[in-house]
Order: sequence, then C-alpha cells, then structure tokens
Amino acid sequence: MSALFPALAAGSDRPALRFGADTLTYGELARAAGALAVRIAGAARVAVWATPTAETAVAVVAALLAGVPAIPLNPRTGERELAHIVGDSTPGAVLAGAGDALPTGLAGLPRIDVDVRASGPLAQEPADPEAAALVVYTSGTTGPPKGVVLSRRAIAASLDALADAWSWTDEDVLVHGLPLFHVHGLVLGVLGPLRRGGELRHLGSFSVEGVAKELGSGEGTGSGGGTVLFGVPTMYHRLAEALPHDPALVRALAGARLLVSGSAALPVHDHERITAATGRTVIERYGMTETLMNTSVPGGSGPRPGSVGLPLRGVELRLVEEDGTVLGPAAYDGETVGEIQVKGPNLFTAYLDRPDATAAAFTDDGWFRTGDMAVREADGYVRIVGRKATDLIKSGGYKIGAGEIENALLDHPGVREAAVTGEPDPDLGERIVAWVVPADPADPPAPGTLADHVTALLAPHKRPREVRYLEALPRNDMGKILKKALHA
Ligand code: MCA
Ligand code: AMP
Repeated sequence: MSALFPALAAGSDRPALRFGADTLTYGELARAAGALAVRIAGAARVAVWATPTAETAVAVVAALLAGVPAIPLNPRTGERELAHIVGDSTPGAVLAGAGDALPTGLAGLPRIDVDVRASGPLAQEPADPEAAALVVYTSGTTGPPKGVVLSRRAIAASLDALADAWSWTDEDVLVHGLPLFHVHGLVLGVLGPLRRGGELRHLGSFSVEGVAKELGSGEGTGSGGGTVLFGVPTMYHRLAEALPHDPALVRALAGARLLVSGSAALPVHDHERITAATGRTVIERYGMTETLMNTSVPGGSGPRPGSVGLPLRGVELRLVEEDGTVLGPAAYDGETVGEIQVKGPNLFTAYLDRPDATAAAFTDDGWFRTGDMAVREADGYVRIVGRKATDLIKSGGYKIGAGEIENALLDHPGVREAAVTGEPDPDLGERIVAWVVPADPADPPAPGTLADHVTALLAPHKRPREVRYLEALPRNDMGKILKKALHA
C-alpha cells in the first residue's frame, strides 16, 4: 500500500487544516507531525485527548506516521468510562494540547504536549497495511464500550471508495463541526481531506452561523468558501430550521458542491426542506465504526431521500432474513426486509482483546453482521428501515447502549430500578428516556441530578433527557423488563 498521506511528503504551502485562527499548510503539518512522531516512536499505543483542535489532527497524523495506534478520547468522558477505556487499551502516553487540563483518570499516564508549530523531518510511514492505525471505542447493547481496531488498509480503502463515489479531490474544501473522537469526524472528516490533499475547515463546534460563514461563497471570510459539508442529521435538522429566515445560509448551502449526511437517518422532511430552500440535494452515506463506510448515494445524483444508496467500490453487501435466507435481486422490491451484512477491505481488524465478541460479529462464512435492517429497491439502492437491537439508541448521531446508562443509574443511591429507552425526537433523532423506580417514593432524585450523575460517570451525550418515575417496572414471568410495555 502506498502512503496514507501522499500530500504530506510533497510538503507544499497549500492549506491543509484550519481550526479557528490556527491554520497549517501541508508543509507545516508534515513538520509538526514529523517532530511528534519521533517523540512517540516505539510506544505500543497512545491516547489522544481529542478536542476539536489542530492539536488533535497533528497528534493523530503523528501517530499514523510513527506506526503507533492512536486511541481518540472524548474530552468530556466521565470517570467510569474513561477508566474503562484506559484500562482496556493501556496507552503508553496521552497526547494533549499544552493548555488542556486532563482529568485525574489520566494522571498515571505520561503526558506529551502537542506543539503544532514544532518542526521535524517527515517520518516514514509504516509499510504494513494491516498494522493497527486507530482504536475507536463504540457502545454495544450490553457491557462497556469495545475498542474497534482499524487498520491503515481499512482507512485507505474506505476513503478512496468515497472519493470515487463523490468525485472528492484536492480541490475540495471540507467544512464541518463534528467531534474528533469518532469515525465520522476523525476518519472521514480529518483523514479524508488530508488523504486527498485538500483542505479541512473545522468549526470548533457546530453552529448554523459557522456553516453560513464557511460554506459556499465564503462570505465575510475573504477567501474561497468550502465546497463540501459533512454533518449528522441533527445538524442538518438545525440548518433546515434556520433556512427560512437566513438568506446567507441559503446562499452558503446553494453554493456548496456536496452536502453529506450520515451516522443516522436524515428524515425525509428535512431532506425536502433543504432541497426546497436551496435547490441542493443532501446525499446520505451509511457506515459503522466497525466497517467504516459501506454505501453512499453517488455525488451529483438526483434526490433520493430515505436512501443510503449503493455499495461503495470494493464493498460486498447482502440482506439476510431471520431464517438465514439471502435476499437475491428478485427480492429487491422495496419491501422485503433483511439484515445488512458486509464484506470488504473497509472492515475493522477486531475488537481489542475481545476474540469472543469479534467472532460473534461475523457469520460462519465471514460476513460482518451490522444489526441494521434494510430493504433494496429494484435498482439496488439500500433503504435502512430499523435495527435489530432495541437496546441501542442513536441520539444526535451518537450510538449509546441502554445497558450502560441503566448500570450508571442503578449506582445512584436514590434509584432502586431503572430502564432506559430511546424515543423519537425531531432534533436528536432519538432522545434518551430513563424510567426510574425511586428508592424512596416520597423523595425521588430530581431529573437534573440523575442527568449530572450519568454525565459524571459516562459522558454528557449519554445523559437522560427525560426521567419518568414508576412504582415498579413491567416485567415478564422470568423477571425480564418489558420495555415495550413502558411506552404502552
Ligand atoms: C448539557 N451539557 C452538559 C450537561 N447538559 N454538560 C455537562 N453535564 C450536563 N448535565 C452541555 C453539553 O456538553 C454541550 O456542551 C451543551 O451542554 C449542549 O449539550 P447537548 O444538548 O447534549 O448537545 P447538542 O447541542 O444537543 O449536540 C448536538 C450535536 C451533537 C452537536 C449534533 O450531538 C454532536 O456533535 N453529534 C455528533 C455525533 C457524532 O459525531 N457521531 C459519529 C458517530 P457544548 O455545547 O460546549 O458542546 S457514528 C460514526 O462515526 C459512524 C461511522 C457514521 O456512520 O458516521
Ligand atoms: P456507530 O456504531 O456509532 O459507528 O454507528 C453506526 C450506526 O449508525 C449504523 O449501524 C447505523 O445504524 C447508523 N447509521 C450510520 N449512517 C446512517 C445513515 N445514513 N442512515 C441510517 N443509519 C445510519
């Protein structure tokens, strides 16, 4: 495999990254990452304190150059989740911005400050395409999050397949405000433009104003504007809400080359509002931390709201019914539902130190079970209609296991029993609802107290947005909680 980042070797004066006032050319990025790569060389793994900054991008590129697997950490991770990830992945050091205050959970690790202005020789990338590049943590239905090991091969294959589908080139200027500790913001959103030799302008955090300013004509920036926008459906929903009274935003979206949504389904209503106001189509792509990207609506094609498009180059995709029947083209009728299973060079290597979980994720004949349920239209386009596990919640594009929140709630002294469900939410897609039997019915813990408790242990996006109090949870004869009855 050739280098992951050919444009780094060229070391040109072309812009590579912009985070607020921090801008780095390819030459500057190559020198800063080269200097850091020397400092971390030989480490078994490093954690990266993944704030939405140039420091994070430099740290991850340095780790890739040094051949040291990087574990991006959500800087808002609570104490229990952080302890789990650090204990599970055993990084040799944590890379962070010089000004970052790190939590006590990381106190035992050597800290290496990232200097985006440092200068060192460009490191030689490791030659082995199967070498681990990233370990990204993802929630399952039960138990604590698992580390997904992603190889250089998987990253290169997925980014190149997207380049094919979207005609993504070094001319593109990508704009987004995604977090940098998941595949969407980090692999697609940072490594993507760097592999193409194009530019990333990160918004720091998502805002409608930021998109209006950076995308399209680049009004008020004095420079050419962004050509491509990435976002989760919640972000596009907020843009759709703002469009009717924001002419600058309309011009920005109308002037972009490509608007891409992913991480969860973008509701048809939001697709339609954006197209009506701007004349532009949002295209959806479908992926997973374990598989990187599987399908996409081709760039430049007409509106296809509700569809995630066709398998990307190199990806094999099939739908399989409950009884194991593989759906052939005769069942591409837009109605017959099966689980999406995939194969291809975009797939992960393993769950870190979890051979049991890795084996369980594949069929006997080597297909990865996504757990997503879909239909195919007559022309092969894939439409996702649901997911197998009801205990997985997608909120704001984050995957969240109900079990991890239930365990956290049960640790609060005011909670006797707890169940967590996802309910439809126009902004977040799903919102987390906690059903709680208080230890003392006369003095139940307040919703805000429980939200803060979950935030402190896990992460803010895992906090319940609503708490409902019950005298008892509905259970079957075996004692299993009947979650469906909660909504009845
Ligand atoms: C609120 N906050 C709190 C609390 N309540 N902090 C501490 N304790 C509390 N109790 C803070 C939050 O941290 C946040 O701070 C602010 O208040 C607003 O919180 P919240 O309402 O939760 O955030 P939001 O504005 O609703 O966020 C919406 C969002 C976000 C921006 C769309 O959900 C998001 O960034 N989603 C992206 C998820 C993603 O990238 N998924 C990719 C994984 P502050 O405002 O300072 O932040 S999926 C993937 O990778 C696959 C491969 C794929 O297909 O893409
Ligand atoms: P994660 O495990 O956080 O990487 O999230 C992966 C999951 O996000 C997939 O299994 C899907 O359920 C969901 N997902 C990603 N992209 C889309 C999309 N465009 N439409 C619907 N669901 C999506």
